[in-house]
Amino acid sequence: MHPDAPCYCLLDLFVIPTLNQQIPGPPAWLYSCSSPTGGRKKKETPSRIRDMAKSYDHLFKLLLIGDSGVGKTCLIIRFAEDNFSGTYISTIGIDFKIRTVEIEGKRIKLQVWDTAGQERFKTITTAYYRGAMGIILVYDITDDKSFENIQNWMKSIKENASAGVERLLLGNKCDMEAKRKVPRDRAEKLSKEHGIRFFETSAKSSLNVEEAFTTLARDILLKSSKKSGQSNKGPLDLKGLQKSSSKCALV
Ligand SMILES: Nc1nc2c(ncn2[C@@H]2O[C@H](COP(=O)(O)OP(=O)(O)OP(=O)(O)O)[C@@H](O)[C@H]2O)c(=O)[nH]1
Ligand SMILES: [Mg+2]
Repeated sequence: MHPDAPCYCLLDLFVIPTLNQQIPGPPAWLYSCSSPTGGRKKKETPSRIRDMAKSYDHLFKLLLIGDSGVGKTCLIIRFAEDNFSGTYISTIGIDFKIRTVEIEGKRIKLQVWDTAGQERFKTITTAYYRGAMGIILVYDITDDKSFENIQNWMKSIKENASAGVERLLLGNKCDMEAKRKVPRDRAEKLSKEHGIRFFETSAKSSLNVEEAFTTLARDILLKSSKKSGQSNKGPLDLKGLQKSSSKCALV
């Protein structure tokens, strides 16, 4: 289990599809806490609990989209829980996980939304685009069709997401080199055309997963600090990330 393991996991059936989704508050029983020494009971007010819970500087909402089976759920599970399972359970509707990371000295809480790739859930999933600050488009390097469809997913972002949303392209399952159908340079060309970053990842081996999520978060942070007129601390050092993204193989 990752030290910053997710706090919430919710199925769409329990989520009201509002665009600025709020995380449900803590249950009432949490408001009354015993002291750690087992002494007097101390009443915690809801506002104090909220303050304690807000142990981050920024909350960024990210969304993963792409064809069914490309590995969106596995990428999120790898990032949030550092885990992988080969069993395929197709996502129903929408779900999310949380992980807090530290970037540029700021604690960034990432609320990562996982969408179902199946066409029948499109109406539900597209309702979540507008609330996202970053959208990760995923294809499977062993599945040509999933790469061709990236154009359609791009179109869907244009139609449904907020203008200026940060985007990132991921070619997942790069541990399966022998079954590769999508050459890396094809995806690089596409990402250049759209002016977005690109990584090949493996949720299985964990290659580039951390780098992909933190790069996107860093780009959002940079954009938001520029917007709010804060001086940023010089150019971002992405050297390490670029280095680790240049190879894609199971070690
Ligand atoms: N070899 C390999 N298999 C992977 C990788 N990522 C996911 N898989 C497998 O691919 C299958 C589908 O993964 P999911 O993460 O459930 O796919 P998804 O994109 O969430 O699919 P939907 O929920 O239907 O949209 C599962 O059997 C995974 O174990 C990877 O990096 N490498
Ligand atoms: Mg899924």
